[in-house]
Amino acid sequence: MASSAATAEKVAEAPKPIYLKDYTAPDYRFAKVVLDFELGEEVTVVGNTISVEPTFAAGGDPRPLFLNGDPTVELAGVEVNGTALDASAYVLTKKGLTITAPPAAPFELKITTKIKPQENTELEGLYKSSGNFCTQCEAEGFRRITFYQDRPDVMSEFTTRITADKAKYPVLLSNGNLVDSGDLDGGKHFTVWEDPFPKPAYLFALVAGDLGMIEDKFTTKSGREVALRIYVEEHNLDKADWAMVSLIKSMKWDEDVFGLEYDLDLFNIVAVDDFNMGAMENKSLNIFNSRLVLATPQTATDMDYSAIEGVVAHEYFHNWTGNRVTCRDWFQLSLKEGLTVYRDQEFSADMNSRGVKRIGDVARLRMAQFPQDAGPMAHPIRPESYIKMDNFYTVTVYEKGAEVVRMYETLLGKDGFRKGMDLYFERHDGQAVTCDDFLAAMADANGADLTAFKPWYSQAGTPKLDVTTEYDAAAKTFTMTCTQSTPTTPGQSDKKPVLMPIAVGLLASDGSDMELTLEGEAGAAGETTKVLRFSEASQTFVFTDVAEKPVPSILRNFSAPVRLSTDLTQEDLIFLMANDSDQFNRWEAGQTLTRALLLDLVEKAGKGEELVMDQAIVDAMRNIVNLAKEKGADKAFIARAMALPSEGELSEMVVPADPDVIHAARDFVVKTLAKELKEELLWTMRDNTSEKYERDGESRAARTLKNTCLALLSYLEDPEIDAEAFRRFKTADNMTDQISALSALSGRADCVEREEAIDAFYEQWKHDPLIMNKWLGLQAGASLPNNVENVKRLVDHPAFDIKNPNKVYSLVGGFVGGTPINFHAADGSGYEFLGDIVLKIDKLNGGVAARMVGGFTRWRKYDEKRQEMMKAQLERIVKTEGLSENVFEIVSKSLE
Ligand code: 0A1
Ligand code: ZN
Repeated sequence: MASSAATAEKVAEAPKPIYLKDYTAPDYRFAKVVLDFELGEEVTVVGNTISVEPTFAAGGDPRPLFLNGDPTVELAGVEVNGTALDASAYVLTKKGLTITAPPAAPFELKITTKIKPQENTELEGLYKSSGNFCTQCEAEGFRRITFYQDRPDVMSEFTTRITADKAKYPVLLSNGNLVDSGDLDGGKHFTVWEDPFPKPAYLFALVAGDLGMIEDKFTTKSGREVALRIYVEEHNLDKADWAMVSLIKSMKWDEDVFGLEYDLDLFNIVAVDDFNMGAMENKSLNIFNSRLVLATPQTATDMDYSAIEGVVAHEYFHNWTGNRVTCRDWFQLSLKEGLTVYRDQEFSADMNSRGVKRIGDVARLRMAQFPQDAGPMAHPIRPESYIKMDNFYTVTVYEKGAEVVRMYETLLGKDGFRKGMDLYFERHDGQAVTCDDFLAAMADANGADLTAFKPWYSQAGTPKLDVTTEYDAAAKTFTMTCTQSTPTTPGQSDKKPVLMPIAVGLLASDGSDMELTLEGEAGAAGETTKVLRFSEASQTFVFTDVAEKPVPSILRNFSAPVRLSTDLTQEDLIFLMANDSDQFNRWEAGQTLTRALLLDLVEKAGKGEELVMDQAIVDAMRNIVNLAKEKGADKAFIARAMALPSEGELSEMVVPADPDVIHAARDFVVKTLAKELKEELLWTMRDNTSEKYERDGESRAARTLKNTCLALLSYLEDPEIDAEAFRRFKTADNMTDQISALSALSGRADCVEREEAIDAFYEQWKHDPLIMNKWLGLQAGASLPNNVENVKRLVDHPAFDIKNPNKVYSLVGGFVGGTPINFHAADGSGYEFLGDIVLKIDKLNGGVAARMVGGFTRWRKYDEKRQEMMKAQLERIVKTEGLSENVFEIVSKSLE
């Protein structure tokens, strides 16, 4: 029952969801698995010998054993205890293989399958990238290799034998330790790998290819010497050093901060060009999208370097949070992902500027997760159902999940959190567990009652937090009244209040932090930030001994993932911007201020009224820019504080959103600021321009600031600035500066330098696919009028390849997530482009298509005409025959 056509696995009828409430433990344990891969150009044969043990008591009726499968896998044999099974003893469907009456005692099951990795465009299971074999098994890709209980609570010890042509595939890797290797007849060779740690199939990995390697080593705190190897294509060998540095830093950090050590003698990373996501934490054989490994100053930006550092750490940290302790079922995904994102965020904060890292993480949460939580795909961090698990690798499960983990830390303190982590590993090492188990470990280790914290796992939607304040001069008290509510989301109308930590500081008139005493609590001497435990629908907190009317700094460090509204005045916000000791809230005050101004102007622009700039905000911005002149100024923070809320963020706050009006209002503010602050911006840009590229923190911060100034100045549409940008483009000695200068030109409609720079960049870098992604993305997101025509032309450009996820994310994702005026063009041309290309991508890769079709999910936010046009695209897509389950799920939920 084989089918080689990728389309055969697409849906014919509406697929059925899987529910958390239906979870049952497996009837069979897989104690050991021996895999035998014969890799071929035409066909790959996979032997899969499993030691099966029933988990139920002997006697009674036999229970069927269901093994997940896929239509792309050809079943070539089934044996039980060495005897071939008669076809009447099993049932084979598109979804899998059922052995109807297996033996009641432990037995050996041998499955043989044939697959065609060279035809696998979904990039799940075993596939080929740049001629090399590689795997991606999370979430449910292993079933595209062989029939198996492909669920995370089935954990086995894997032995893997790989046989392949030696000349074509000199490197043969799998999980664990290399226990045998050798040459075979016919120019072939083999390796055998044994992984002593039981693992679910989603952590299985195999790589076979012609790859170069860099090597280093790390000695763990208890003296284990670990060989560290990074495999890349030979011509990229000079670009893997930063990933290695990042790996070594991660290993050390996890020992220092969590006491967690690596547990094998070998740790491998392999970089591949064709990969659906960022990277994958397969046990001891991490596979990475090459964009998250390869970097030199000339080819990668400072942002790329940070992303590599963070993702290398993330995958490494999964060795404990994900691999040693894994998930019972996929609904628990946030158990490993939320926790591991929290860990990588903390690592990056320790390696760089903590406050700036936090600001970036919160900005991302607001830009991407808040909208998801407010739309038709809203789901709790522990979802309750899914059709295609791949659709739930979301900003909610990951980033909101990380915020939930961070709240434990804020509520329990650093030491309390560490105690909870220690107990979690003590209890669950080697197990597949649930989010409830994590909460229980945190609560038990600290003797804390966390019952009121549980709704964070089950409720979707971003809670709204309102805070009003009152100072009583006679009583010297400061009272905060907090109210919370969580909005209705699809399928969830009845929301409970939830325990959230609200970190608060009170500023005296000289800008210093006051010492705080909360009524009913003994004041800890010198405490200037208090964490309020807010768990009711409404609650009042009273600070005592408050000598003068303070300016409150509320939700310091963004202590809970909520939408906050307060009664702070514009004056208070300007005061906080200048004085708050909490860096996050200093930034946040500026954002609140500019957000209010922008929303006001959006309203005025919508009514066709004249737009007038608020001089107080110009002055506040000038003060920010001028901070750069001070000795020891935090330039990365200044650059962050200069950035205004994006058009996307604003469109979340306006109903209905008109992208043209929002663009006009924001453009007006940016242009006015650029005009008013031109001298300061020019000065700061030049003052922060260095002779030569350096990569230390200070140099990076200066570079960010300089390029932020250039970006603002480019709004002036001034030929002199264009000429300066072009000169900077040509003389740049690193990618950060080069791409920033190109970006400053890319939105300039009638400027000769624009096209010249775009062409020159192409000629310089056309041999490097990762840099071509930048080139495509930059053009796709540009705010040029009628940019959709450029994007359509780029689809046919040799730099684009519809089969490569990175290229699709850059060009199509760059267009949809770039300047809203083009995707939302009033004539519907942007929508039509997305509808057309989603259907083309879906024929090749449902997972990638589903990510792109997400551009339509918020259709209800827009004006009537746009709603109609977006809905029409969704309806056209959902009616298409042979649609993938991935796209079906997103589109059908969007239309509900
Ligand atoms: N566990 C990985 C994410 C990942 C998920 C699915 C993939 O392919 C469909 C690939 C990677 C991580 O969190 O890094
Ligand atoms: Zn992860």
